[in-house]
Amino acid sequence: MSNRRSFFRAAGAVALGATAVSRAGAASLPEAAVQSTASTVPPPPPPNGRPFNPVVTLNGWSLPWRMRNGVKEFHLVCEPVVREFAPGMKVNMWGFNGSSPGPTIEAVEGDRVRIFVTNKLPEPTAIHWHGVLVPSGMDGVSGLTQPPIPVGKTFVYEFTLLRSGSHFYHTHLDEQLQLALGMYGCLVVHPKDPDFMKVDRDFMFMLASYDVEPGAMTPKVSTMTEFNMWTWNNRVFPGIDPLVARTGDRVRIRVGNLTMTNHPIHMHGPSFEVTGTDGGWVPKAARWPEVTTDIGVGQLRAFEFDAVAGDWAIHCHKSHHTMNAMGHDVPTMVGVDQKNLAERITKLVPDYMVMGDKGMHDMAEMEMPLPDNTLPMMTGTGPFGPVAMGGMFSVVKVRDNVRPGDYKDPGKYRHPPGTVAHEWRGEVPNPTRAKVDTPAASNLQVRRPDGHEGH
Ligand SMILES: [Cu+2]
Repeated sequence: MSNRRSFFRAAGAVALGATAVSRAGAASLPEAAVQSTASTVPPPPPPNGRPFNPVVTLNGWSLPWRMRNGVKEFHLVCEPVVREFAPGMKVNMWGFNGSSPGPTIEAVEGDRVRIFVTNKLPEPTAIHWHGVLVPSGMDGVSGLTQPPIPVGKTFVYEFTLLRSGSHFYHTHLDEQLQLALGMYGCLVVHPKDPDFMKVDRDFMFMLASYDVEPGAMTPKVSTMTEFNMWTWNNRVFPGIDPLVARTGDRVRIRVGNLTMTNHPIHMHGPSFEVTGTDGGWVPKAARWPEVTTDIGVGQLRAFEFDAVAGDWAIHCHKSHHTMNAMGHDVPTMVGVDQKNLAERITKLVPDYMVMGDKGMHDMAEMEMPLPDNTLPMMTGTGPFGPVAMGGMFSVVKVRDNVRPGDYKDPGKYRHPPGTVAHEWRGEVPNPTRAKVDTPAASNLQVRRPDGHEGH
């Protein structure tokens, strides 16, 4: 009992607002902690085992463990879960211990770990430790290195972590369906010397994509390329927590990609350098400054920078990945004179509204009726108005007065006087223009995806 109670205490400290649920028939297994909030849970110091500097899983949490005869024991439970992508949209997923992505597993270089995996899914599964060198039989490839974990059964994986680095775990059975429903989580092996690669703040998240039809709640698992939800730890803007830091902090962000395409992750403000991949740390002499790092499919990049005060956007630079569910057959209407068209349609449909002839930003301010369980395509509000983003977008919020260990949203940034772009009310000098051979067409030809042309 005392053993169990101390584990409970550790679990409670790790997962604020979480409940550790005792599971019948699992008496010899570590408690399978669960977590229900989609907020970032700041990590406590490790309750036992060797010391390390914990990572902050964006909109996530870390899995508690117990020590048994020097072995660090974790318990993952694979099960269906419901994940809120952002307020107003919930999605049926498969995950671990009540959440998708699953909780982050954190251990130390040299640790012996024993990971129990209980399968509460309706089909078999197997778990692979991406980028971690383990004995071949622990590698988690169903059929190749182990039998599948049957429904209702628990398997155990046991190995020694040979080197520090940034990794993830994910299903390696029926991936087409299980990955498409969210069967993955972060895995960090901390250096045995806590001063090696030490940073003040260490964030981690995984990129994923889903196809959830507006109004639906379950992703279409057969989608191959045309996804409409682009997520960080299965959240979309404005549901993604800000990455909070103090001015001057050394900050690391670890980003893994389990989507079907690459994501150029771009951060405004200070430049950064890639200091690690899922293969290990990058030697100093091999780093160069960047403001965007392209993260390929199945890759992870850890990058570091010195925090500068301000609000700095961080986002995927593929513009369709900073939007929520949108149709793909929307014609481009910029420059199209819809006046005559609108007059004709209004005779048939009195409420017809002309949209998008001056761009689409107007839509960010419109309250459009949406199907249930659907987010606006472009949304979110900042101190100066609509941000008009969605998907893979958040803000690195750096302030002078953030306390160590504090990850709460610090609110508005107070710009020093005279440092905000503003309307110019003086005389406007004549702009230099490129010599144009062809005058801008008043009516652009619009080529639609189906090949038809129209005005
Ligand atoms: Cu992207």
